[in-house]
Amino acid sequence: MSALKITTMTRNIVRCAVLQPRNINLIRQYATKIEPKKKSSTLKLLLLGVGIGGAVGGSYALYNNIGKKKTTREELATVILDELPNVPIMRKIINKSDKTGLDIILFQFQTCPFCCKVRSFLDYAGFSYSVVEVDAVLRQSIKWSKSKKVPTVLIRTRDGKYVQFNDSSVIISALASFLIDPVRNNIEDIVKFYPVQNFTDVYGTVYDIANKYFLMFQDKKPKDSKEVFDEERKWRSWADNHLVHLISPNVYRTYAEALETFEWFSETGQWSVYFPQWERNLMVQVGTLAMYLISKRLTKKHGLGDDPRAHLYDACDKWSKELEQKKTRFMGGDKEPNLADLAVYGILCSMEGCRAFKDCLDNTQIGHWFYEMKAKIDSNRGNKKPVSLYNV
Ligand SMILES: N[C@@H](CCC(=O)N[C@@H](CS)C(=O)NCC(=O)O)C(=O)O
Repeated sequence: MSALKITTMTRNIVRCAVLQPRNINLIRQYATKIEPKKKSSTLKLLLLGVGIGGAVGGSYALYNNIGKKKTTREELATVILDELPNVPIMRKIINKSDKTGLDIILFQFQTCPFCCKVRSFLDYAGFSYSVVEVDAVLRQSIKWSKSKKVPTVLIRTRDGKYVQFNDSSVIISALASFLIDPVRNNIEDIVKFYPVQNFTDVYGTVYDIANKYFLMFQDKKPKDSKEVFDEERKWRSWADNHLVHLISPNVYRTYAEALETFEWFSETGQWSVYFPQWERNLMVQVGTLAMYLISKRLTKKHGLGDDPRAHLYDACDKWSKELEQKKTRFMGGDKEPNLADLAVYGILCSMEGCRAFKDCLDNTQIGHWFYEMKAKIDSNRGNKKPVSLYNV
């Protein structure tokens, strides 16, 4: 395995803020290609050495480049496909009381914070959906897609075409808008409210999706006040633009912590079941080193100083304090969470098995709200009839 291959592999790995178990498949692919038929400990050691050396080199290159890649129009644009691409559905969440007629397919990495956010919404709302776990390196199952990011969602239209959404917040806003009037709404019409916009300044052209935190009520009138919607949008945006950037610097903060995080990925991804022990160990060691180094760059990029944990506690405290001031169980009120609750919960969920999360439970008040959210989502998943989150 050449250092160049490992460098490419590491570059791909880092594209998700939190390394996914599936990213490791490339390590497996390359490792498998040169795996001896008979076990050889010298070769294993050599592999480990080359792997770690390559990861250091790759990580160093990334250290200097990270953050320079801009989101393109293609990555964001919602498109309508004439037919369903050939995709390997891996599991289905089936809710017999989901009569929306939508066929939702989620392309994801299991522990990507943006994907966790979308799953939290789909489960809470009670949608039936299918999941395609994307190999984060080779991305075979999204080869058909212009966007190489996850989450991507395909939703069947009434005339049998498929709408492709490429941004977690737009996926959530579009589906929440659809539920406002599921009998009259067409998902392909809702798409039109979320066009890609761009602006150019001294740093070049930047693309984003217009209205991504807005819900489309069309001819319906929401009962909630403008302030309620302003607040929900404010916190959804905070989750995407602040909270999510605290994850990698915290879960890979020290070498020991990065290793623990990888051990958790290995456990949740059942690596010991799917890979030979030496290969699992190689994935954990190379990934740990690469992400430990890269997290330093992210810490600097997001201005987190030498104590990213303090920023994470501050974020948890900020959220809890807001709930305390509102005197409600959730940001959405006493009874039900809103889209801001689901966004913050989804992002925190992506580090649930990490020491950083345990530290948050020990040092902040986030636990009570977090586990109330978890209970709601778990009981709705595959159960609750999808209905609008808003009164009209
Ligand atoms: N704004 C996007 C961000 C999605 C994103 O960055 N996803 C990462 C995984 S956590 C990814 O797919 N990166 C691949 C790449 O940059 O090529 C969203 O909210 O969906």
